[in-house]
Amino acid sequence: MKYSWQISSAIQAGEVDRSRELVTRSLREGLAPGEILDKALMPGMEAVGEKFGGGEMFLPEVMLSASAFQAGLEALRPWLKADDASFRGKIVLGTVAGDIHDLGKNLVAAMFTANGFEVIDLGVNVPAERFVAAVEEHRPDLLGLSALLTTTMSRMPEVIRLLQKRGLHGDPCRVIIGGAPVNEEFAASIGADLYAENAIEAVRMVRRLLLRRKRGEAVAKVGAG
Ligand code: B1M
Repeated sequence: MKYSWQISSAIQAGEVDRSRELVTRSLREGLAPGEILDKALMPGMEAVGEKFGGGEMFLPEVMLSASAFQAGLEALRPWLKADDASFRGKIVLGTVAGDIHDLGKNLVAAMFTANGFEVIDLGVNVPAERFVAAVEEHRPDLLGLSALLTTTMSRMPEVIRLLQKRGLHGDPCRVIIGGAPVNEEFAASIGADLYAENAIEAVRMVRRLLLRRKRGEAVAKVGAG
């Protein structure tokens, strides 16, 4: 894809303005937003992850790269068109307590917004109590939890337990989780309803769940399709 290498390099170099400009230019030249995301922004951030993991990049540089990724995502956001914007749902979303990673969560929020959902984004480092208070206040169809650290994924069951304790888990409020350290097995073990590997998958799964509910069909748990 044209510009994929340049966008990916801008992210790795932490060049915020360049990342925004290149994404905007790509869009103007007619490149598909999904392609820009998959072939330029995501590979850029994946390379950052590898370099960080391998000791080639350090925290301040990674933070700049994160800002460059976010700038590209913001430029992309208005172009992320809905397949079927008439389909509505509401999701409360956030990154769990102790965790400040938000790029994946922001991407998930952008995808849900683009697909006609009302998104209440609680931000990062969100304690269980705040998630549950937001569910009480907004009465969403879904609660979305994101975690990027093995040390913070254990905050997810805490949120679900509190939700259950208050009688808020089930219909209408189902729980979807995601983030690099979690998987389907973990989701099932903590009583989450859905696990999604990425933002597009998250929207797809939630739409399927809400359509089933609308038709009055039984809603299967994680892994049951
Ligand atoms: Co941190 N970090 N980081 N980091 N960071 C990781 C996660 C790490 C794997 C890097 C490494 O060591 N290789 C490692 C975790 C190790 C572990 O726990 N196993 C790590 C560490 C250790 C840390 C610190 C502890 C470092 C330190 O201080 N010594 C620290 C922790 C701070 C804290 O949270 N308390 C820290 C800090 C940071 C920065 C602030 C510098 C920055 C975050 C900036 C920001 O988010 N605004 C940062 C970054 C950028 C990363 C890496 C490099 C990239 C993560 C990312 O944004 N990816 C990451 C390495 C890696 O992942 N390979 C790393 C891009 C993003 C689009 O993908 O978030 O995976 P991702 O989201 C995906 C899916 O996971 C999914 O959809 C998205 C794609 O569509 N998804 C969901 C995510 N949430 C979902 C929710 C859903 C559904 C799907 O439904 C609700």
